[in-house]
Amino acid sequence: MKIKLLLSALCCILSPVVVHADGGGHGHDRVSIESEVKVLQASDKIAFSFQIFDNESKKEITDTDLKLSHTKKVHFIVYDAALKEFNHVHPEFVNGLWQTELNLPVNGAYFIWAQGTLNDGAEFSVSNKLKVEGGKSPWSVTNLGDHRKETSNHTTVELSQQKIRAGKMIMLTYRVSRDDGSLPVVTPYLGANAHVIAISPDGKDLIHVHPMDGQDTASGMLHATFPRVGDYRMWVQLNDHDELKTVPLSVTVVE
Ligand SMILES: [Cu+2]
Repeated sequence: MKIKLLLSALCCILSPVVVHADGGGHGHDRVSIESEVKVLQASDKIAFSFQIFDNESKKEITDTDLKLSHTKKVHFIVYDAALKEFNHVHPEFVNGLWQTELNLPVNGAYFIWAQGTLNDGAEFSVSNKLKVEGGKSPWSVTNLGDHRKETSNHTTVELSQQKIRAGKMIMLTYRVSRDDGSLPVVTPYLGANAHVIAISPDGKDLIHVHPMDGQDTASGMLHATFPRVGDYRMWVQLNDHDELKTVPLSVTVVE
């Protein structure tokens, strides 16, 4: 096998590859994420701030408490309950708060996740919920189906077609191409050829995997376990021709 794989991501040292949100804001024993504002006004530029707490030391987690993971201190991921809207941003710690800008023009119930690594090596992936109001009508929650090939702004990502069974480890391969016939030029994004974030149908499980850097940057292997039956959203993010592409795929997981 030419391309080796790197098992998961930010969450595999102390906790399993799949991270589960209990929705209550304290989805993880040690670390939690809280925001003062729970309802956001829809906009393509929302100033958002939050805090992360170490529940063992009872202290706020600041930028000096964190190591870099995939070139950033905190990875902040946001999506709606219909798994249509998606933000992946990297907050800065300013004036005692983690601050970032979000692009959320569509109303709905949203999940937020913060992922990072404490200085002692403990990785965390914690979630909470938000509402967005005052914008476009929310997407209705529907089954996403199995769509393993999708194009976003000329960059196409295609996944292999194996049957995916709940709770069983699967190796999916992917290939990047261009719909204009030119060759893709895939360069690292945040230290990996691709970042893949998969979300369970109910929005509660987040799986974050990366292929390991291979010789051919336009293809790779992803190693993941999808815990339950249903249609999972997969957002594949990569740099093609120095432009970040976010390609939405979906896979059906069967018993
Ligand atoms: Cu990130």
